[in-house]
Amino acid sequence: MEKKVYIGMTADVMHPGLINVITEGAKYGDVVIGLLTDKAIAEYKRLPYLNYEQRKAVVENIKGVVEVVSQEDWNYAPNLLKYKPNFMIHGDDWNSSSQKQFRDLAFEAMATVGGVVIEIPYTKEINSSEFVESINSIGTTPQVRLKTLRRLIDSKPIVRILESHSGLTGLIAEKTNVEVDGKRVEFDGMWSSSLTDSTSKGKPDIEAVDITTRMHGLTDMLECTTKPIIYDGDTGGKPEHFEFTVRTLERNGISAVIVEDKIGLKKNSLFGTAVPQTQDSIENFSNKIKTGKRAQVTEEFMIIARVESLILGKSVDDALERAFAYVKAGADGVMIHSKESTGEDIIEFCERFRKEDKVTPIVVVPSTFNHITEEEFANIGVNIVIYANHMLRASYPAMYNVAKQILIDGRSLEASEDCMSIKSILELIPGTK
Ligand code: SPV
Ligand code: MG
Repeated sequence: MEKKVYIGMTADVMHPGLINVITEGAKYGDVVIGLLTDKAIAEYKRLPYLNYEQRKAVVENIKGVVEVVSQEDWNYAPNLLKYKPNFMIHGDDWNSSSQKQFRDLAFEAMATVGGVVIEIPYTKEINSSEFVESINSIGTTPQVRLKTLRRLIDSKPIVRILESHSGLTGLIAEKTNVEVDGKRVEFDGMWSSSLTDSTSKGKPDIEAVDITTRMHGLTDMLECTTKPIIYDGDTGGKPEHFEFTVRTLERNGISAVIVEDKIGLKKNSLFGTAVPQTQDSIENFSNKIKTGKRAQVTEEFMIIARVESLILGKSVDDALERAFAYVKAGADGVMIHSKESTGEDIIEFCERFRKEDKVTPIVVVPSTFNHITEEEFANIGVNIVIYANHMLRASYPAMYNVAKQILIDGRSLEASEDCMSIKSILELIPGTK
């Protein structure tokens, strides 16, 4: 009987380095590829460009590959114990940093099943991360971007979205990453906020900035980013207008619109009951959702219903009744909002909603209840957390202080301490030189 050779891989972007590992593996026996699922990849890295089925279709047709099995975790050990290969092949680049723990676990598992780990020299000229960088610099297509939000919801315990109101803030959401406990942590996408879109134009957040104007700003962001975007659709306007909004957003590759169940002159929710705000009837708002769903062209675009009951001082019972009705009307997700800083009403809503509905995505915007962590939200069934205004709120005080300092000193020398250097700003965007 042929010996069994196990190779775990993502196989998103195929390149000679990966073919080399497979060719080497085939010299030892039948190659079984442990293909990482989207979920396994998303735990440590960015979601792959191709989904699992697409990657599987590529890999199972590579010469030397006898079987493709799914690997549900970054840790190879469970599959090694299950498939008991005679050999496991890996590039010798897993000795450092976050990968080291998986190397140790793989060696242990292979010793348990009486097999051998073979490390082959890593192909230095070429690696997947560099490919990802260069693919990102080319950009994406509207269809690919649009679909990504649903893939992220399916693959991640929680999807992390950052407010963005310009090309520059889009680049921050796109590129900022840190390593926490060996995992790469980054934002999954952008929130196009009505509050920050209006504020950055010096206008109040009352639907005075129309969609055509907001699309201009969004185009800047679309041009320099690849991550999915959720659009704050305010009340959605009249159902007849909402149809056009849905089409415009879809055409531009926006993944979702969130519409709130208020009518009349919209005011920002964080005013709560301090300003007059009126909630729509369940029937009318359900009709708006249905109209939007009928208008949409793609299968993947999401219309998320935002329940404003708690903002307007109504009960969690009222919020739940509305949420279930909106889902019945076709909403692809529910956003529950509150301005209470304890977050208790939000937690109660999520727990009670999840008891009856296990699948519909829940979105939260923790601007006031900001002590609750993403992990805690995930544990009560939340799928998307939106940091809704932080880029604008961070930039305004910085700009204001520098403006004031220049006035105080009658020159900019003192203020320049709080500014990035001329060299840095010139180098910030590739291609400026
Ligand atoms: C926004 O960002 O515009 C929102 C969220 O709608 S909130 O400001 O909290 O209402
Ligand atoms: Mg808004």
